[in-house]
Amino acid sequence: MNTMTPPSQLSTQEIQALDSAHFIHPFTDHGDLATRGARVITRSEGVYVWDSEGVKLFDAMSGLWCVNVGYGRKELAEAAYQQMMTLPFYNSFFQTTNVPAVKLATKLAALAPKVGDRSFQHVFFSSSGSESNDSNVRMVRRYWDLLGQPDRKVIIGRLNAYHGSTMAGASLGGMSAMHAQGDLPIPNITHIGQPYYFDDGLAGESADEFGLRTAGWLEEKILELGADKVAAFIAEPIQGAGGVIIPPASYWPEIQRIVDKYGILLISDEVICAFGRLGHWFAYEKFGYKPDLVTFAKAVTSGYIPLGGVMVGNRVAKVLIEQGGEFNHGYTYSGHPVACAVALANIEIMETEQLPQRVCGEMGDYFGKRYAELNDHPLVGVAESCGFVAGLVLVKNKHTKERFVEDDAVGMICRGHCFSNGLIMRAVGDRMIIAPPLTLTHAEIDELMRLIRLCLDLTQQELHQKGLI
Ligand code: PXG
Repeated sequence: MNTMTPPSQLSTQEIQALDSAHFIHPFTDHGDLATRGARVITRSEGVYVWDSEGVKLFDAMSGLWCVNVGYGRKELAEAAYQQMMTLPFYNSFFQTTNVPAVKLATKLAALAPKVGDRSFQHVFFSSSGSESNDSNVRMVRRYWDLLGQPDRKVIIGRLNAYHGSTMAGASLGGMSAMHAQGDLPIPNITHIGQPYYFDDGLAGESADEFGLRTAGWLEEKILELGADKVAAFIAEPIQGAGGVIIPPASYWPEIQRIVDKYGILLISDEVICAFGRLGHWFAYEKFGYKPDLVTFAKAVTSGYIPLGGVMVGNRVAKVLIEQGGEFNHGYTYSGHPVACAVALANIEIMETEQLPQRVCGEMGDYFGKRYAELNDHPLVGVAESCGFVAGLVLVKNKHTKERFVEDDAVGMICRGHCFSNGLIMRAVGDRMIIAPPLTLTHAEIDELMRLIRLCLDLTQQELHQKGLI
C-alpha cells in the first residue's frame, strides 16, 4: 500500500535504493541497513511523524531531543522565510554583525539565570552541539593560557557521556565504541565514572551516599593528575544519549564543591537538557550548580534549523574579552541570521505557551506520575523521569535485578515493537528512553503511556517465547 506518495514521486523502494547507494548515515551499519531499507520519514504535525507508507508514529523522541515545540509550527517557517528574503547570510568575522544574532544573544543572556557569582552576558554561536564543545575546549585552554597557567590543559569528562562526534566532542564524551575508532581521545582529556545508581549502587548504599561517592571520583582524579594540570570538568546535567542517567540529588552539589575547591572550570553540556526539557530555560538552574560555560544546540531552534552555541559566563568572558585580544576561532555560520531568527521565534513560542513552566508545573507532574506507573511492569527494573525526559531499564528479574546480556538485544526487541505499534522510543542497550515534545496534552500523555505499556507487554511475550525470561 502506498497511500502517501512522497512529494518526490519516487516510491519507497526507489528512495531506499538511492539512499543505500548514496547517503552515508550517521552511526549506521550500512550493510545491515541495505538489507532492510531505511524508513523514509516524509511529514510531521504536532507530536506525530508519518513515513512514506503512510504509517503514523508518535514521536516520543522529538526528532532527536530537538523538537520541543512540536512539529508544524508555521511561525518558524515564516521567520526563516522573512529572514532569507531580508538577509539570508552574512558573516560576523570582520567587524560586522547582524540583527537576529544580536537579538538572540541578548535574549539568551536575559534567559540564563544568574547563580551565585556567575552570570551569562555573552554567547558564542556555532551550528551544532559538537562544534560548541570544540569551541569549549578552545576557550577553556585559551582562558588558562591568558591567566598564565598554560599547564592547566586536562579536561575531565565522564564515561558513557555524549558530547558530540567531532574529534574533540567524541574525546570529551566517554563512549568506548567511539574511542575505539580514530585514535581517541585526543591528548589531555580523561574520564571518570558516571553516577548510574541502578547499575553501580552498592548493597545498602542509599542514592545520596552513592551520589557523594561518585562525585568524589572527580576529586580523586584531580588529585591524581595534580590540580594545576586540570582545566575543566564537563558533564551533562542528565546523561541523555547514554540512556537518561539521572544523578542522585547529592551529586551536583558535591561536584560544585569540588570544582570550587580546586578552581577548575565547570562546563554544563545542556544540548539536551536546556530550553524547557527539565522545566527551566537552562538545566543548571534545576540542579542549582554554577557552570562557567553552557553548551546548547538542538531545541534552541526546536531542530527546525541547525544552531548551537556556548553561553560564556562572566568568569571566562572577562578574561577572554579584556585580556585576550583576538581569539583565533570561529565558524562561517557563527551567528547565522536565519538560524538566529528561527531561534528567536522558537523562544517566543516557548514563552507565549509557557512551555518550561508547563514542564515544571502540573503537566510535568502528570507526566512524571503516569510514567512512574510503569514501575509495576514485570520487565521494568526502574522507570524514572525528570521534566520531560525519561528512561527505564529492562530486567530479567525485577526482584533480583538480574539483567539481560548484550546478546539478548532486549532493547532492540522492545524498539521493534514500538515501531510496529506507532511509537518512536529509543533503545540504549537495555534502557528505553523518551524525550517527547513539551507541548504534550493530558490525552497525548495517556496515549504515550498506553503505547509504552503495550510495547512492554509485547516485548515480554516475545522474550518468553524465546525462552529468555
Ligand atoms: N552534547 C550532548 C549532550 C548531546 O546530546 C551533542 C553534544 C552533539 O550535538 P550535535 O548537534 O553535534 O549532534 C549531543 C547530541 C542519541 C543521540 O543517540 C544524541 C545526540 C546526537 C545523536 C544521537 O541519543 N546528542
